[in-house]
Amino acid sequence: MDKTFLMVKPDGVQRNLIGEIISRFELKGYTLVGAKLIQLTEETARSHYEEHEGKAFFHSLVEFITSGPVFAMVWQGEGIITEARKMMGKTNPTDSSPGTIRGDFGVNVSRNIIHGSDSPESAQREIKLYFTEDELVSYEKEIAKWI
Ligand code: RTP
Ligand code: MG
Repeated sequence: MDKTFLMVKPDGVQRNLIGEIISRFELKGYTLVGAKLIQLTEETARSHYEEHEGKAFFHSLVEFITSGPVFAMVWQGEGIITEARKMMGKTNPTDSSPGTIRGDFGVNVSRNIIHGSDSPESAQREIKLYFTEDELVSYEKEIAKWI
């Protein structure tokens, strides 16, 4: 089954959006298989966003993502990597449609509430970066056959 890594960023945690975000993915029909509230170290933050190293916004991105706790999650479901990105909206909330998480709750590109893996390779890398095997559960929900 497809899995992705999603993370409520420090602004989402401060704005009490953890429940709303979990609810959206649950109601869509996806299954939560791991979650934890953590404070990122600079090392993990730099590793997470290593593809952006050298860009003008890299330093402020690392500073922001380590500025408070984040809520890290692994979700599973058919086609979830692409679908979660659609549910999140575009990188810049001003380009995001209403109905998406960033479109409904975001205003500024630097505080866009949620992170989601952008490819199967990123999902695999990010899940490993944040979770050990024994922090993830493997189970099927009865309701899954209706979705
Ligand atoms: P994320 O990795 O956080 O899920 O966001 P994303 O894929 O939609 O966007 P990405 O290109 O990976 O950029 C990572 C984060 O960097 C910040 N950013 N700022 N000032 C800028 O022009 C700019 N561009 C990107 C955003 O906060 C973005 O989420
Ligand atoms: Mg990205």
